[in-house]
Amino acid sequence: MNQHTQSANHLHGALREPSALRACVTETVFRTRVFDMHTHLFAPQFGALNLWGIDELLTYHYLIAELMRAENIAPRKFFALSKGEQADLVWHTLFIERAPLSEATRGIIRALTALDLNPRAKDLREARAFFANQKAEDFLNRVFEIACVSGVVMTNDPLDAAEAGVWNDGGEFDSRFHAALRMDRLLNGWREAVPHIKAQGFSVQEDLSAGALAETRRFLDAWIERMKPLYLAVSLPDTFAFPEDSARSKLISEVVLPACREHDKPLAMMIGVRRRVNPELQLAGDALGRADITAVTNLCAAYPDNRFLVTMLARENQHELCVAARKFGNLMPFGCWWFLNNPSIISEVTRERFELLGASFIPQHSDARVLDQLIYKWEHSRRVIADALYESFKCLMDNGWFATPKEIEQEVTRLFSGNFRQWVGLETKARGGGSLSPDSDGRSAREFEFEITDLKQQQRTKIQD
Ligand code: FIX
Ligand code: ZN
Repeated sequence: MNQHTQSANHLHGALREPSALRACVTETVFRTRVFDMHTHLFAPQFGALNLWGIDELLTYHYLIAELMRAENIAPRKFFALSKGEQADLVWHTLFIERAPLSEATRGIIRALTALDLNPRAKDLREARAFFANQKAEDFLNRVFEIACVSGVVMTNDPLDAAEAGVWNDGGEFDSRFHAALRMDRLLNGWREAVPHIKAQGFSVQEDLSAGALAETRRFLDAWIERMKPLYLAVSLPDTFAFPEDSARSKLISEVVLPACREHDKPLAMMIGVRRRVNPELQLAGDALGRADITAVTNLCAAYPDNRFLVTMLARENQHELCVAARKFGNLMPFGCWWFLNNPSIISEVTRERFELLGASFIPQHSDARVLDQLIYKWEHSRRVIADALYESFKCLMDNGWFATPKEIEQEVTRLFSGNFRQWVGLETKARGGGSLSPDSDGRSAREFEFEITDLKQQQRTKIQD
């Protein structure tokens, strides 16, 4: 043992045994609160959009796709059933007639056991009675506690009539929920979006004249003002290209990116979805395709003053996304999205990201649509992330670098909330002004300001290989 290794050995609190290291990493990963940066959850103030309970859990579109493989029922007939009947059929087919081996079915089992419900129940009576007895606010608190989540980001569509009520009333809702301004309709179906934008009082037309572009910008400005989103977002097909001769490309370069710059908001791009490959299955009918990373690198290179949060759906795109992030300091990879959200793939992708990026990425988001899903989605992800992080620290140990619990905690906090909060400039000011909200993990506004200044500095001096 050389003298440096010896002094590392004596660093106060340094962990020298693999078993102690593993215990510390696992414990830290499980007790550090997560800021869930992409979900489809809604705050209770959004009324019927706030989904929870056994019937919602069992009719999640991931499970509907699995039901259609197991049960010989026409999708049309299935969707004609009431929600309760659909849930009964899913329970019977995927949980009683067969072992719930898939990630989505195993998740239901974990949510049930975490809530002390019988995962072997012959029917849903007990579970329904349990949920019927919950007070919405108490249940929300309980789920956030079990899942160890401090805040979630919703997906907010400015053209969605169901959301309009809350926004028109001033957009007041539970401060643990944050907005993300979703632009799918605007960017992926401009022609169909035009009448809806017009109906809100903006004089746009299909032809993207200078006037129409200015009005679309006014539309975005108004919604940014109303929603106070943490970021603007869009999901994109595997065929996404930039630049290209299309309404989407023009809108991105002339409306969206200038708006992001002026409002200091990142643009989140979720790339690789093939919508409605089997339209009969509705939400369950989407699939994926390999995308071209060139669109991402072109954007990062052409717009150094914009920040991009990027997730890609195809497993084949993960390595090149890591490499792109090494080239561009304005690119933040995030999450293991949708069909990647399985332990085997999260494990592979997270290990690769540690190896190429250290802890400068956002390992996961839940994509939860039903509140209770936070319980299992985060538990499952944490398990895999803990293993991958332990292995990285263990390699360091083998090389003679011994981590302290404080250092481990610092990296886990970075991964679970810090990187995202820095990226979105969150919490120098809370929603509507004021100081830090309680999910700041005790850090002061001053510390956050330092981090943000640091981040802006980093963006200027791009990471060099
Ligand atoms: O576009 C998205 O945000 C996707 O996550 C959803 O459209 C998808 O249906 C989903 O829920 C995946 O987890
Ligand atoms: Zn999503």
